[in-house]
Amino acid sequence: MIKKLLIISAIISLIFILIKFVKAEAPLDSDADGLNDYEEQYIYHTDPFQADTDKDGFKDNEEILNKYSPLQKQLKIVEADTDNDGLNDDWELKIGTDLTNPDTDNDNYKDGLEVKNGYSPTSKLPQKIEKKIEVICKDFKLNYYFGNKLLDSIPVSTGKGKTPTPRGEFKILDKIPSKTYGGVNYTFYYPNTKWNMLFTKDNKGWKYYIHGAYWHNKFGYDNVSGGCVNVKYSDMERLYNFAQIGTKVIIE
Ligand SMILES: [Ca+2]
Ligand SMILES: [Ca+2]
Ligand SMILES: [Ca+2]
Ligand SMILES: [Ca+2]
Repeated sequence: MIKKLLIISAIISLIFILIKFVKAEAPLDSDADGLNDYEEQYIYHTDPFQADTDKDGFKDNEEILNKYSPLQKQLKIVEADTDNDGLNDDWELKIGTDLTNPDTDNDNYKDGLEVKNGYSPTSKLPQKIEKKIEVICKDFKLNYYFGNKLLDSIPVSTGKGKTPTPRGEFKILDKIPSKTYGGVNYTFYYPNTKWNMLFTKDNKGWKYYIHGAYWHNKFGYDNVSGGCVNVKYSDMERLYNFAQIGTKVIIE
């Protein structure tokens, strides 16, 4: 009987110790907005004592979860560039740079310039980082990466049944800001199409691009193109500015 009581009391004190330990380890969230003080101070650069840093009616963590900037009213986090270095706040968080310091690694090149040119913004050494675009036709999806960091995953529309998008590994061969598709010899005519990136030609000379498309809205659920990868205008400009001639393209 005494043995049993001893075991029970030992278990109870163990539970109390555990509760104390968990309490002590839980990081402090002074303004109870769902982000702990450390994250607010060193990662998101929000006010740890003000649940709604930008005073737009939405709590800091709510904004992060919904991909809005907790620092700048009404801006999506991908549209905000708090330190004005050419790299948006969303990509700064994903890449691990400081979104309030334009030159995180202090090498005199701004974070945005380093990412644009394919260099590490977190290393003083001129370290190259590989860029990669991956298109998964059956999922109507395009993912793009800076090193191993996924920067965005966007809905696309690729080649329809009779005109499939070529599969394989390619490279961006050319970037053309504006271009016309089709014309008098075709059944379609799409002038002034923005943000075109050539990635291959077939043996008949037919050219394949990843490009913006303004004439349909079938991104993410239907493949309707003549073989190109169609991207929504609101997604394409960012991808175009990120990709470089030579950037790897994998299509499956
Ligand atoms: Ca907080
Ligand atoms: Ca807010
Ligand atoms: Ca920035
Ligand atoms: Ca730098």
